[in-house]
Parts: sequence; C-alpha cells; structure tokens
Amino acid sequence: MSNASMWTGRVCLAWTAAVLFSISTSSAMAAVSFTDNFTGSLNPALQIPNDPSGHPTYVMDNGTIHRVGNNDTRYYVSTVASDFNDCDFVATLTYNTTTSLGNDWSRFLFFGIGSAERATYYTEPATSLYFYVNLSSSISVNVDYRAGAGSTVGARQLTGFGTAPLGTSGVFQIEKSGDDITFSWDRDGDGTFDVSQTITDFSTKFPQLDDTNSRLFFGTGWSINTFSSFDVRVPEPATMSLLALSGLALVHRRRR
Ligand SMILES: [Ca+2]
Ligand SMILES: [Ca+2]
Repeated sequence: MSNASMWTGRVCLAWTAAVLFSISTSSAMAAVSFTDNFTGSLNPALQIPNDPSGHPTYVMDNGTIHRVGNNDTRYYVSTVASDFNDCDFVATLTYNTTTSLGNDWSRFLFFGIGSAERATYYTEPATSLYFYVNLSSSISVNVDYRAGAGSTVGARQLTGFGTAPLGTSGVFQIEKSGDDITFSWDRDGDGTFDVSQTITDFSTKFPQLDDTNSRLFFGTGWSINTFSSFDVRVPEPATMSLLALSGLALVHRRRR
C-alpha cells in the first residue's frame, strides 16, 4: 500500500468516526430497535402514561403488561420516539385474551402508529393508523385511521382479517417498508402469520402523521387482556453508513 492510499484510508476512517459520532449524538429521540418482554423494568424506549391522579395506567406482572384497574378508560403504552413515519420498521406485539369479558372497555385492543393520545370518541387512538381489535364474541380485526383527536369514528382502511376464538393468544405485526405499510395477524400464535394486507402510498394517504406524532403504541381499557412482548426492529443507520462508506472507499481505491 502506498503512502497516499494509507493516508486516504486514515481520512476515511476519521470521516467514518465523525459520521458515526454525529449519528449517535443526534438520534436520542429517534426510532431504535428494542424488545420488551415485560420482565424487570420497562424498556427506556417505551413510556406509560399516568392517569389524572398521577398513577401509571399500566403495570408489569409476571412477564406481561396490563392496564391497571377494571373500571377505567383506555390508555396507550407508546414509544418515546415519534418519527416512525420516517423509517422502515417491523413491530410485533404478542397479546393474550380472556373469555371472561368485563365491561365495554374490555372489548377492544388497539395497536398502531400515531400520536398515542386519546380521541374524544371513547378515548380510542387519536391521529393514528391502527389495528382495531374487537373482542365481543370472538377476536375480530380491522385496520382504521383517525385523522385527528376530535374525529368521531376512525375511517376503516382494511377488513377481511377473519376471526379467532376468545381466550387465545396471538401476534399482530406492522411492517413499514418505504411507502408501504403491511398489517399481519398470527391468529393462533403458532409463529406463522395467517393473513397480511398492505396499504401503499402511506405518506400520501395519512398526511396527519409526521415525525412529531408517529409513535408505535398499544393499549386497551381493562386489565383482563394482557400483552406479553413487544419487539421493534429498525435498520441500523450506523451500520448502513459504515457499509456505504466502505463502498466509497473501495471505489476510491480501485480508481487509483
Ligand atoms: Ca413476556
Ligand atoms: Ca398462525
């Protein structure tokens, strides 16, 4: 290796280090990969809202997380990062249902991308695109979109997911790839998704979702339905830039 190419290599290394440093320092609130199995303390990528008296609305219990209390309104556990509209991701949520329904609040689960705030309409998810899971006589699933906090009924986007018996556990997945977003359901929790549906042109169809309100969230009204794991995968920006820079360095070297 000549002195010139060694020098070039050192410059590339210094540049790579500078880029990586700037990524790691500027992404404190940006979307990151994490898994929470709800044992120990809550993953710092997630947050639990408090009720009006200042008490947490969810509690972890024996490897699950569930709503506190049995006679209250819906709240949503959400990511701290709010820019999931801007990146690719795969988010999976494992849930457990019961056959003993409580009051009306227990009949629904929600999982989606959006503000994680509560709309004026029965505290359903505000400003978001989400699985709307009805647990009244069986588990039935649709995907709705609510454009704002004051919108009364979320506009139905996807139907035809089918049903599963109450009392079973399963997995919901939301995958965003470019401008496509795919909703999948593993109805029987056997590790294979039974149905998947894709919405194209995500950014055009859901203009209210931006990088200040695009959290991943899930929630329900009563404590009898629980969630046992939440996994979020996003491409690693540092790895991607390192690969890109290695490619550049290689091209640079070949030209000499
Ligand atoms: Ca768990
Ligand atoms: Ca399955």
